[in-house]
Amino acid sequence: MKLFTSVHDVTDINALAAEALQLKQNPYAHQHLGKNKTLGLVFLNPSLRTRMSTQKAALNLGMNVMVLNIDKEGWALELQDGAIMNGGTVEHVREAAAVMGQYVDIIGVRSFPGLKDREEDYSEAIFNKFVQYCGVPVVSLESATRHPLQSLADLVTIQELKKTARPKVVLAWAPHIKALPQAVPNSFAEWMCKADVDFTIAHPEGYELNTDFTDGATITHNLDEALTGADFIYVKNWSAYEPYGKVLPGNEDWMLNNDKLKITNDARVMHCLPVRRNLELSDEILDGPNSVVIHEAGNRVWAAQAVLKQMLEAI
Ligand code: SN0
Repeated sequence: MKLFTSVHDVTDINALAAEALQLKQNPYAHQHLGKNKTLGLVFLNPSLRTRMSTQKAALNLGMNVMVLNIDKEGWALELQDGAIMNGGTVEHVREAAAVMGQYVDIIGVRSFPGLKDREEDYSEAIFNKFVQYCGVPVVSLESATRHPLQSLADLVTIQELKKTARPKVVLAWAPHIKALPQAVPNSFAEWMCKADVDFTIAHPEGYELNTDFTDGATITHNLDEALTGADFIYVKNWSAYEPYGKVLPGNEDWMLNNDKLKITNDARVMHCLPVRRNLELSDEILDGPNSVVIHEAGNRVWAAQAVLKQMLEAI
């Protein structure tokens, strides 16, 4: 694997998830692969799980890791082609990415959407510039429209915890006060549409996702209908795709609580984190027996390790 930006970069998602679960059993078996290889992690936005789990995955594989919070510690980065750089930006991404490619063997990049210009965000302009100019394999640490390491960890978690061959999985929109990216739900949807699950998306009217990511899913505006018989509930807020990046008024009653859990098949509750308690998800769910959010976050290591292993094998 030379590029990991979406489900389309993976030939067999079940095999990749199985590999992640094997690595969980035997984390240090492949240290020869990473010997004298360096991973660079470049952040244009905050991170906790992605940073620590990807770093741990690389260390398990015997790699060295360098982390650059380029938004805070690098030179102010220019991202526009053709810019006359007589303002605040100091270094163009063309040089920055190319130089980083001289120092590391694989680069991970995190770059959130601006949520202002839909076309620019959905063209993945910033992420693709890193891919174009760094000259080494690139793994997405969440780009404008996708978060594939999260989605792989979510698939791993579902495969690991499912009690039936084809579980019912529900992506359930949740309230938030801020406009959040569509990256996590887009990505989760495109992975679930390819997975061996019965997949439903529930959201209030106005929160339709781009259909490129949801082909094959059942989509409903009725949360109760979606939750009936669910085995997994994936809770996530996202802002509207149309009007782009907006928070629509109302819908506070979409927050999941124990009452709503009763109509499920004792569903496991997932969330990519960070989660705002008692806004997106109630304390009673997060502190209750059905929450698997910490377990899910733990699986981020094995997902990242499976991807890095396949990249190291291809170098
Ligand atoms: C990001 C998102 O894409 O939703 C990262 C998730 C892995 N989440 C946030 O930006 C949360 C910000 C907030 O203020 O709650």
